[in-house]
Amino acid sequence: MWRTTTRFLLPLTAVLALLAVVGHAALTRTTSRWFDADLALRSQLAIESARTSLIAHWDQRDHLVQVLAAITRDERIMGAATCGDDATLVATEAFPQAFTCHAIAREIERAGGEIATWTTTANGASDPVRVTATRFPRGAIILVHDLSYLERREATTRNLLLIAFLVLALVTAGVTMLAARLAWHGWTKQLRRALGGNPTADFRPLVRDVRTLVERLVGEREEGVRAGPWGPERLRAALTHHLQGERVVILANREPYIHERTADGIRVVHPASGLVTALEPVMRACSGVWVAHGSGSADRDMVDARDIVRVPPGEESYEVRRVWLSEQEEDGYYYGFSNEGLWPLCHVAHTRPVFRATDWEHYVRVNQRFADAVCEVVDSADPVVLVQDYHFALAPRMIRERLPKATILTFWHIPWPNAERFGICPWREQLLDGLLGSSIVGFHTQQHCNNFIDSVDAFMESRIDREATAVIQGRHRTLVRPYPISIEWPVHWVETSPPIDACRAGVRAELGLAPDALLGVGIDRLDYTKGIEERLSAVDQLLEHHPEFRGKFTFAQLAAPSRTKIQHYKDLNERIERLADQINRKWSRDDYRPIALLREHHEPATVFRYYRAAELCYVSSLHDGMNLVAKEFVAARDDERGVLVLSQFTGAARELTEALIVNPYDLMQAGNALATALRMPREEQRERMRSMRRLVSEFNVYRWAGRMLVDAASLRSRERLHGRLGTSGGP
Ligand code: ADQ
Repeated sequence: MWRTTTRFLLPLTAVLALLAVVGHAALTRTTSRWFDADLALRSQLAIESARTSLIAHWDQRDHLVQVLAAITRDERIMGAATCGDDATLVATEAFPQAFTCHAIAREIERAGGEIATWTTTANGASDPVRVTATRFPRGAIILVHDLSYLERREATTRNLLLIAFLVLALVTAGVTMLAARLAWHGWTKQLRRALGGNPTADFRPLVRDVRTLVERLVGEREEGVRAGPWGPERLRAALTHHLQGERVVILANREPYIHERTADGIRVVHPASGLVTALEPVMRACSGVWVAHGSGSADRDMVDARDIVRVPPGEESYEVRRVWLSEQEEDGYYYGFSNEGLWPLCHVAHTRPVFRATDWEHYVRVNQRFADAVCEVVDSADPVVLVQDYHFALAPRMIRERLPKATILTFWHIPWPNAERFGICPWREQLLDGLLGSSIVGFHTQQHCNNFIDSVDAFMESRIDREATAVIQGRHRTLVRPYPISIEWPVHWVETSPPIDACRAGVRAELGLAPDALLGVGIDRLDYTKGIEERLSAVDQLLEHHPEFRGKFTFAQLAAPSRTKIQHYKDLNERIERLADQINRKWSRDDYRPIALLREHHEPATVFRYYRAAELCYVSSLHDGMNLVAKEFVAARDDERGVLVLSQFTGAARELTEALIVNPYDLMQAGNALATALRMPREEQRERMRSMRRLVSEFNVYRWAGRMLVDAASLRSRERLHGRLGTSGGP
């Protein structure tokens, strides 16, 4: 501190001294001007006050001398004299003998004829005098002023000025140093408070580290401008540049490629899963390992001794590490706790969650097994691990315990309920604690983030930084952020799809429809949250209230069977079948059926052909984190045609505002929306579709992953900064 003080004080004193010298010169000039003006004024006053007497006694020399002597009573007037028109000089005793009336008259003439002022030593004394000669009715009045007075006054002024500058310098230095010290102290205290740290730690590395951090943040922003749109290359660059990582580890229940044994040999299946749809392109871009449940009947046949298989088939750019589960484990962890407990808990779809203690035990054990598998495949002490979804709420904490320096990004693909609703889960604290092992917990929307933070607030011992949307527990900080998920752009399935006309003709032929039939599509896993019953009922409403579409409009519902071991899903399957039959019977005419229910898994190539063949796509989820079907439909329509009818209860409805947004429970409204879509002029379709395509192309899944990685990188930098400071967590 003393070194800082002297380093600061010396230049400050030098500057103030320079100011004093310059200031003094300026002040001397100014005071001299004031003094001149003062003298002139005094002379005028003296002459004016004596004017009557001077005129009265002008010719009476003795009286005149007395009047002049009275004038010189002012200590600053040494002598006074008059010069008559005849050049007779009448003067007081001290008036310099050397002055003659002729010389004085010349000075007055030279100064313009009225008043002259000059400095001279003409009196022979060592000190100069100031003379003012003023024209008077019958001659001139001359006053001689004592300049030593002025010098005395200047000297006093100079001394006072120097003292004032010195005092000012000391006070300024003191105040500045005090302010600097307080500001420094306050700033560092504030910073440490923000960082949640110990206010007595050493601050020396702070400035350098903060500078590095700021440069990095600015760099990230500039890079964003420079780097252009998000795509696989930019994502790869973000990973290497920001996290110095070559690869990532994804933990997800569902694997991206399932090997199934069929009569014709082993077949590769792409699962119907939004999570897989989103993450697979990310993994192809980044490479690394995807740790997942090996659920295919031929999965074991395809792995090596480490249970790893390289994918995608033919490309082999990353690895899948398969984890094997027993039937009981799968029942308890997957069907039980995940899909009968957490899934209905998180979705407002009027299905009661079921919580069984045995399911919970399996959930804990399986989470540990997957966490261990992750720790086995990582290649560093601080890997980047992307934990996916509600199947693995406990894994982040378990991974953190084994790899404290890991960057763990957990993404919750489904909604997060409000705290009251979440509170009904008997293991709510454990779930929250598990998730808080993450560096970042991501949701699709801010609303879900808020619900999560409220749940933490309600049930956990922690500090919540609402401004930074972070949860702080001891030395650990978890960011809670919205990252709306998306799809790859361009979608490679679109690029390999047949042209639109071929898709239209092909799909209509497959469904046995007339070439000019109007077609709507719905593509889902067969799940009660997707509102498939409401969707079919909306078709019924359309035909009821808009008769022109009877016999012309067909709705193709592709429904991939899902979670078929759960009774609720079996019941749903049957209800949907019954409802489709009922509506078809109601509106059938010859071989016309308004609903084509295709209850099977379809490969993405087929799904995209349907998107491209349809007049409209109806997404009627009762509650959905995002819903990628909506975005896929938009991506599929490179002809800028087709209308998206979208439930207001999907995350996607917040982004795809040019869709026809409906309340799927309002069957009449939904039926009318289908009619509006079918009647929509081409130009309007184009405008809406173009705008949605622009959005999805920019806000694609590479951006989703990239933003998380960049945020994780910032978090890492901050944590390193804290490591050096000996403080906890990072904002
Ligand atoms: P999902 O509930 O699986 O995802 P969604 O986002 O719509 O829902 O994704 C479904 C995916 O499966 C799509 O890629 C679709 O093409 C495919 N698919 C659907 N039906 C199919 C069928 N019959 N045959 C073949 N493929 C089919 C969860 C959340 C969502 C969230 C995603 C991603 O429930 O809200 O959008 O994760 O985070």
